[in-house]
Amino acid sequence: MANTWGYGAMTNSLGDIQNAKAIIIFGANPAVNHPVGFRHFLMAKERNNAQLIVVDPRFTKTAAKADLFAQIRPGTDIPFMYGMLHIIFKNGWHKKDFIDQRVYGMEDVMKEAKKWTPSLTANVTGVSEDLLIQITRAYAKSTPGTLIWAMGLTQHSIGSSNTRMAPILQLALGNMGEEGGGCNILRGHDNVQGATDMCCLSHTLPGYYGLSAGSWKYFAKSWGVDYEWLAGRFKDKKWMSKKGFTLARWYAGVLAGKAGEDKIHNGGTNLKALFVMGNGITSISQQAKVKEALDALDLIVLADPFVNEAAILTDKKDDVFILPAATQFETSGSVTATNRSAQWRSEVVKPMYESKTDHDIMFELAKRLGFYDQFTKGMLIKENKKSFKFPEDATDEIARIIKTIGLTGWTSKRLKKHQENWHLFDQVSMRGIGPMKGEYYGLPWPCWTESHCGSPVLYDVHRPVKEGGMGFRNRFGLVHDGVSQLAGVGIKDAKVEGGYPEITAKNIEKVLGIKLSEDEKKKIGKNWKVDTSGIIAAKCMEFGIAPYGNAKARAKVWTFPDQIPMHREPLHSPREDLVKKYPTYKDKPNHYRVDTRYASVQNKEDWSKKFPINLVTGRLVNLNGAGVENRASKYLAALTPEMFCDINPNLAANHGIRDGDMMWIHSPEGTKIKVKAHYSYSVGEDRVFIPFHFAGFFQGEDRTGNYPEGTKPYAVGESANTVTNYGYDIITQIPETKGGLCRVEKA
Ligand SMILES: Nc1nc2c(c(=O)[nH]1)N[C@H]1C(S)=C(S)[C@@H](COP(=O)(O)OP(=O)(O)OC[C@H]3O[C@@H](n4cnc5c(=O)[nH]c(N)nc54)[C@H](O)[C@@H]3O)O[C@H]1N2
Ligand SMILES: Nc1nc2c(c(=O)[nH]1)N[C@H]1C(S)=C(S)[C@@H](COP(=O)(O)OP(=O)(O)OC[C@H]3O[C@@H](n4cnc5c(=O)[nH]c(N)nc54)[C@H](O)[C@@H]3O)O[C@H]1N2
Ligand SMILES: [Mo]
Repeated sequence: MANTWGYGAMTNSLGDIQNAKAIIIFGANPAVNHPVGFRHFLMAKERNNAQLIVVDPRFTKTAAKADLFAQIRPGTDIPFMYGMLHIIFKNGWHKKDFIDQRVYGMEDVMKEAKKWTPSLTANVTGVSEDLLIQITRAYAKSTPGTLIWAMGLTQHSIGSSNTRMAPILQLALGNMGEEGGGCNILRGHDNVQGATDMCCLSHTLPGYYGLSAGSWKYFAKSWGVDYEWLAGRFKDKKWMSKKGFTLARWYAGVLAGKAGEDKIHNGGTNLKALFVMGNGITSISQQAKVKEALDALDLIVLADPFVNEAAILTDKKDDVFILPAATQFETSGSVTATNRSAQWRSEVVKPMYESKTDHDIMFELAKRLGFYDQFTKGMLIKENKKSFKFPEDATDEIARIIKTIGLTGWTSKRLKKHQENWHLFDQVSMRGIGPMKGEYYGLPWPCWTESHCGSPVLYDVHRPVKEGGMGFRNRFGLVHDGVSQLAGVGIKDAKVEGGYPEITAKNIEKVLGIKLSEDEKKKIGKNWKVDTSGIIAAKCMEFGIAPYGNAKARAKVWTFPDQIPMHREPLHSPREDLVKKYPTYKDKPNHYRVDTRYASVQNKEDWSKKFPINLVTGRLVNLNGAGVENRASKYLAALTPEMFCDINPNLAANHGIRDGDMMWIHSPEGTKIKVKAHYSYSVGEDRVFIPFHFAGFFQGEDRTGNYPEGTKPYAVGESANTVTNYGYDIITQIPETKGGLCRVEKA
């Protein structure tokens, strides 16, 4: 369900990984977290003799299958990638033509990479010079190479810079827009891609439309509701354009005003009620604060098929409601996979007992709150209906409105046809055969029109647009610092040569060299994103171009605090000497409504003195997320019956901790958890690993008496998030749950 954790979609697909000649993985453990998809990685090894390279602070199950493994210090992936680029540029292994034609700002990257000599990189990352050189050669010399990442790269105060650095490495090697290449981000939950595309987030409207008045007006019109009515739902019109709180920091909205808490900018009020639909709550960093916030709320509503463990964590006795939600098996509709393909799902059983589906819960809420008609009107508009059929009409509404990422082709009719014929598609190329010939499985977006085939590989200029080709999007103007932002290469078979801007009503005649009829001029929307007439999309298809332009990818983002990605030490770093050289950001006021601390935390003291151990958190194969679903299964729970900590035997023994002993983990926040020591050489002596799937205990206290009778899961334990450190990304506010410090002690 909705969350703020993931970043980006796959440019290619899981199957396409079979085309890779080399694979490099930063901060993902697919053997555990994407075990079905991991098959394609192993196939690439078998088919192409592809080198599998894993960069991770732990020796994971994925690392066990790797040809080369770098045990990196947490939070130092940017230095590692600059270290690779240093060697690549020095040896001329980069793709010069590709960079010239399709990338803006690579000179700045080259300048920074020059500093990251193998010896400096080794000092900062903990990976030896020899191994760095070996990895770089193996990866750069075997193209196309695919770059994989997941949460090990994102959950840092510099997570957004990390996710820019990885594509830069791929751009330098010309690995973008190629089969077997690309940035393949392994996403999280079932349909997390769909939730992101629908922007269940606090800073955009669906389809990434932003919060400008123009976007709101487009949606008001598309939903058939009055813009002024929408504005009237806000305290004041000015709040329409302001970002809301994030999932990571809602607690700050409750606690603001108390001594020592971060200030908020929320129109003079604190948050008083919490409605949860599909989040475990114990998965959120700063659990002690989260608990305090839960206790302070006036109202808590938990819509969940299980007993959401927020109810176990809180001491609040009144006004905590659990609404029994149905599961995904008790409903139907479209979901979006990690590679941008849609899948239609059918209901397996009717909602059981008194449970209701999520959409019914929302419809009932909208009725009680008095805006049901406005909430559902968008589903009636297309055919001027009196009543709607869910979810088909909702899917068709999305297809009608969302142009930005090209969902026009995703009608419920087409998606159902793909579901019925999934056996007629090839797993690697995703191409259909027989009656599905000419389409790619699940119509991966952008799917520009109701007859477009979908786009299996983003930014691929070697294939015509009608077969899924396109350039990089033109989003940031035509010229910057006197340099053209348009691509120096055209798309195959396009009737427009070279790069071109995003298509608008104003420039369409000039770019395509056509004359619009008077009727077309009347109907056409301002630009391709809001053109409900379909004229721009149709003309673009006729001319073989993608409506969003053909531009250069930006290695340099001139509006960000770091224009090119820069290394910055985590807020809690084990290397005080490097904090001085690579300090974090200045504190950031009003970051999604909350004043967020950076330098003031990092500089408060030399954290490494009292908390010398790196704290790495992550996942187990048998448990998912906050874990309540799987810990309620006898068989899955039996594999890890209690919360534990992977600790290097040398580190443990030096603290008098035996294998199987209980131990304390203390955090710089002053919080602690009591867990079972699990001897493991997968971590070095300077770090420990804990999974975050447990709940039911809090700082040594057994709270399992709070489970309503018969609902206590088979496995319970401390939440890792009680000891994850304060720290949030400067752009997205993802918590720094993979880059903190701790201290260990025998319990
Ligand atoms: N079985 C199972 N599968 C899942 C899930 C689950 O809970 N259980 N959750 C799903 C979800 S929501 C998601 S988002 C995905 C996440 O999938 P992954 O991102 O693969 O999951 P993690 O185990 O959290 O983190 C991956 C790796 O990052 C490493 N890491 C930590 N810090 C760093 C660092 O600074 N640099 C580098 N290079 N690596 C680092 C960790 O050691 C870990 O091995 O999995 C999905 N699949
Ligand atoms: N320390 C640390 N913390 C982390 C992470 C980490 O790596 N380290 N990873 C982060 C990441 S990437 C993620 S995605 C989050 C995951 O954490 P959560 O988002 O908390 O993930 P889930 O356990 O999947 O929680 C889903 C909740 O939804 C309920 N649910 C399941 N199906 C349905 C449904 O159909 N409808 C409704 N209404 N509810 C349903 C489940 O019972 C459960 O209570 O954790 C984050 N927290
Ligand atoms: Mo996730």
